[in-house]
Amino acid sequence: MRQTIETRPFADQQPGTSGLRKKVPHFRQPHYVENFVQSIFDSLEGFEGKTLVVGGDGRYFNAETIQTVLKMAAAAGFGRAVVGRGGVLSTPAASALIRALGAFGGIVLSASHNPGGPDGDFGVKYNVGNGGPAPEKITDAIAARTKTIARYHIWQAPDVDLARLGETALGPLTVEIVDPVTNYQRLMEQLFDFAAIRALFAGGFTMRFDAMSAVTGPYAKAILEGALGAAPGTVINAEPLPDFGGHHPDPNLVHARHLYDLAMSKNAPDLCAASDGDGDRNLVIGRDMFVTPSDSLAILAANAHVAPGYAKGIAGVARSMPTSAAADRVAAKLGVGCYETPTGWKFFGNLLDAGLVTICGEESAGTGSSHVREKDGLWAVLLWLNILAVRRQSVADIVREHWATYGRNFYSRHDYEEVDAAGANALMTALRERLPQLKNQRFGALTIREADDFAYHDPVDGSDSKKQGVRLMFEDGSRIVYRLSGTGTAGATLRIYIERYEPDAARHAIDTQAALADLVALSRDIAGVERHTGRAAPSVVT
Ligand code: VG1
Ligand code: CO
Repeated sequence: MRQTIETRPFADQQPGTSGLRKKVPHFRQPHYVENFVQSIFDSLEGFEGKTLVVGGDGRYFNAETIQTVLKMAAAAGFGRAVVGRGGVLSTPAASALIRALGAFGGIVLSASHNPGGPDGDFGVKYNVGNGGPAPEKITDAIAARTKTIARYHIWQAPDVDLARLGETALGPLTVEIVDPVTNYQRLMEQLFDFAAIRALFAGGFTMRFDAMSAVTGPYAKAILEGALGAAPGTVINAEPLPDFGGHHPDPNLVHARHLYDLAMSKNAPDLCAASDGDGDRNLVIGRDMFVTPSDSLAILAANAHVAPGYAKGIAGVARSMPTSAAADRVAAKLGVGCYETPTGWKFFGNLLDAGLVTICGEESAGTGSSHVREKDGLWAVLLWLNILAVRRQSVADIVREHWATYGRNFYSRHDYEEVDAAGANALMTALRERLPQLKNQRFGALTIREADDFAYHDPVDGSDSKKQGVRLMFEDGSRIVYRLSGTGTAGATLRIYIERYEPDAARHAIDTQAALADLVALSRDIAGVERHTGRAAPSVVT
């Protein structure tokens, strides 16, 4: 029976970089989930009788929320809901499923790389029919709706058994539970030369893939150890846990340090890789060679044509603004388009839909392509494997050759996590006010050529996004970027992105932090980081 429940707005339901993210206890407030889900449905038109894909990264509170979403989808008038078994779908697999089914859209429950558990983080995101995160036009409408919502509709029915494959009825809604891996694996088989990668493993190639007790485990097991014949035990932490085993499922050099140490050790496998909580990020480390995500994007763009899915070449490359310009150099050499977008995957969708780009990426370990409308962790690892299988070189040799051809963009991101929000906002405001003075200002050997607040004009739908990050661009091509995170759930996180271009191959072997030391010091001085945040050093350096 369809029931209408009266409610009152919550003040804090504006979607951030990737949907709504809050702590679990916050989401558990009565009506909190329902209000947000109803606000999503109220912002959409024409879904009556259509299909909604529903899944999440399996974290704590995932299963309960799936039940709420299904009952509300039934009351809203959707015809069918397709759900990953156990309520689980990785973010890229959800995107792939929306596209494969021609679904109206999808609801993805995830807080990505943030920790899980009863006091951990949770998130709800709406994806549109192209499989990608809702564009700003829709997220703005959702945000506006959360401020006026006065009632929601829900179907009163027992919970759906999420463990049993097949169809069941939830009032007027048909719920279909599917295997979460099947459709995704089929897509990967179309894109990559599985026979070549199988031969690589059969020839003794070794790998360690850390699923970080998160959603990618079943995907990586089935594809790497199953279809591709990697040795059993290649995939570690393969079983998804609701609290990720108490770990932080963020595949960076802090939270996946053990993988870095392994890659630098005497017993290093040929390739170490990892993915995050919801499976859309990737970490790639060769023996003795960490690949920065910005370099990885450039290298994948330069080599994608070796994989069958990209044999015709790529249409163009897009990167988020803070991502290094390494990919731009590849695009220039290939003679294809190159786009710079604000942070967050939702800005790539239009470019991909219009066929302007094939490969996209972000410095935050996100890489993806036109095959879905999300970043895709396992896809990036498989493309690396395909390239390694064809080029028959080590990761380190491929990276060094890339630098020799294009020059090296030294790159690092310094995060000041969970700082006082007022201090972080004051820092950004002060920087923005000083932009006119900063332009042409000299700091020792470094002179700022241009200082601005990044604004993006979408070439496809003509929309404008302003205040996307303060950029200081130096005469020698170096760059410092400041922005506040839109995914944190406690205080504010200040991100400072530092980049320096080095064309001279003789200087490519320098340690990254050493190569950037003067810019890092300058980035703190110019913004008065310690004065505003009380922190003398960042909490995470990647
Ligand atoms: C961060 C990253 C951004 C990424 C976003 C979602 O956003 O910087 O590049 O798209 O997380 O990734 P922010 O606003 O905190 O800087 V995921 O894997 O959390 O969906
Ligand atoms: Co993620």
